[in-house]
Amino acid sequence: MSDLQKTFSIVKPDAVATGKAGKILAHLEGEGFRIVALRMTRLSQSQAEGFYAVHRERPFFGSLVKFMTEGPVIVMALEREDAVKKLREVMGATNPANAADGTIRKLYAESIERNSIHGSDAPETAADELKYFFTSIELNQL
Ligand code: FUP
Repeated sequence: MSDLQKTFSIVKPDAVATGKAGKILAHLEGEGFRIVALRMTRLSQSQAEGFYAVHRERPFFGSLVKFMTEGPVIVMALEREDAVKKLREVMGATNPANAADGTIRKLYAESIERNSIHGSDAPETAADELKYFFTSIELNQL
């Protein structure tokens, strides 16, 4: 019995700017994720600050917000079995230097900050992040 789950992902500004978005989407589809909803957008300062609010006391917060607003991103709802955990595996470690071979961050990320992709870290976070960017109609219509 399949037990489909949705998660939220962002192709970050570094990957969009360097023309890696298509390869990253193909990689995700190759790992069995279905793209349920997708939009190219550019985050405003307040959207990026709100999205990363959990990190607001961290020393890298200002730099992270600046990076996430520097150019277009692709926000996505992805679906597959065990999607949240599987996406984290496929992405690899936050720092590409520590990411396993064959992971998206190992293949495409530039640095711990410019690390090509975001993926929700838990089912509760996925629900919140999906709602932050998509309406329930967008998440359920296709
Ligand atoms: P991850 O869930 O792997 O994206 O990583 P975190 O939630 O720990 O961090 C969120 C984002 O903050 C990372 F994707 C990149 C950035 N970050 C830094 O720029 N420097 C750090 O030391 C840690 C995280």
